[in-house]
Amino acid sequence: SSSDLKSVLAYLKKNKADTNIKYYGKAKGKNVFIIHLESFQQFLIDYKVKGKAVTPNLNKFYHNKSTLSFDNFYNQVAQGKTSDAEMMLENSLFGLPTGSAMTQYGTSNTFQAAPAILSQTEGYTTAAFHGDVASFWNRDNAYKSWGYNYFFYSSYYKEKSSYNIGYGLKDKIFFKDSVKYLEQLPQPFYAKLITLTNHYPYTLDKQNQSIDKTTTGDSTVDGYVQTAHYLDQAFAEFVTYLKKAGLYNNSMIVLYGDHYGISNNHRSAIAQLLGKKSVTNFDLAQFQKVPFMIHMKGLKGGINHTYGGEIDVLPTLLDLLGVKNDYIQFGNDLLSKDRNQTVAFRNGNFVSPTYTKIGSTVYNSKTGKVIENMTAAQKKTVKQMQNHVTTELSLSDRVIEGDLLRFYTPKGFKKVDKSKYSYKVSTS
Ligand code: GP9
Ligand code: MN
Repeated sequence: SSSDLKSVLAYLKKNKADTNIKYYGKAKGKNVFIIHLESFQQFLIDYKVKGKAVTPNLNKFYHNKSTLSFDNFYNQVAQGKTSDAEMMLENSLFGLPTGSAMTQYGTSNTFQAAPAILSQTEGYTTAAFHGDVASFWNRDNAYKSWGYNYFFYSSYYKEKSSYNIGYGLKDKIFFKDSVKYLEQLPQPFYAKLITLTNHYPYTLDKQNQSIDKTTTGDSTVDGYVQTAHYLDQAFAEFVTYLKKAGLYNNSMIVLYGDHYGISNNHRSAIAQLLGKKSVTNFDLAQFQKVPFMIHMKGLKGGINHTYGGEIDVLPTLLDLLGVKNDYIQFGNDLLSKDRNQTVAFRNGNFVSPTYTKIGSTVYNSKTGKVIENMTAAQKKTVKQMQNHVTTELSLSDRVIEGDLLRFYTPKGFKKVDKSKYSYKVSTS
């Protein structure tokens, strides 16, 4: 209802962080690549197996002086997995406590998503690329609601049984065959490429295996570094294609991991991978970190330690692109100096630079130790943080479940007309 909308707007007004003038508008007019690294966790960065780097190319990218890298960036997905990540990345709205918001509301709701904003206000052409069928996670409908001009899915790619593994096209073939479409997009464009090979159960054909598996003895875990290594090579090849196509230097390249690859059910394997005797719930919360990197020629890079998550990506990118932001978004620019660094997990747990709360247990984020006897002041602070988390999650749910964006259209934005979009492969 419209009174719900009022509470949302009041909350956002109070919580909006300032922009950072050092970065605001620095990427104005650049092409944008969003590269979705499937199931890719932050611990893989600089990780080695028997002395060999698992992701040498991503490591180089991570440490590049023109890459802004974040080392306290968390995935915030729930059951909607990839689709929750996409919902947060492109709308700055949380996924739902259960199920997938993209599946349940992607067709019917009004959205003000990144593709629609950039095409309407900055003249961008927008395209999504993915080597699986169009209907997975209801992408074919949700992407229309989000205003994607193009969606290149499996039918747009050459089919051959050896090209596929797991859910679809192998990443190297996917990137290679995406270039011919990318080259034809009018610039500036916003292009999202969703990889696939580094997905559970982490199987890979023999000729693509070029690093040893880990040896935890947990068969669902040990292949993970192998498919991650393959994804790393695929990414490097893609960078080469972009350079050849003349698209590297005039683009902002954004990388992110969507969610964990190794679930909390594998405690003993996780402990072995991290070189620990055992892992606590605090360690497992830390294990939810995923990469977030922004690379652009001329960008002042470095490793940024701010605490944030997937909900914060869109406001960050819009500020870098210098786009006026009056939209209903629950995240905050990661480059802002005054942002709230409490990161909500979808179940109401949270991490922050000071306190981490898992269930009813509170940890000191610096030491990882349980805080046994909290002072009254500590209790008060933690309570405020919990309140913040609970409020943002429930208000975001109200926006999606009540389709509240249909009542709110910022100046300069027109409601997306889904009937204008079609992603069918022409058969003529
Ligand atoms: C399928 C892919 C996988 O198209 O994006 O989604 P996930 O299982 O990771 O949620
Ligand atoms: Mn995924």
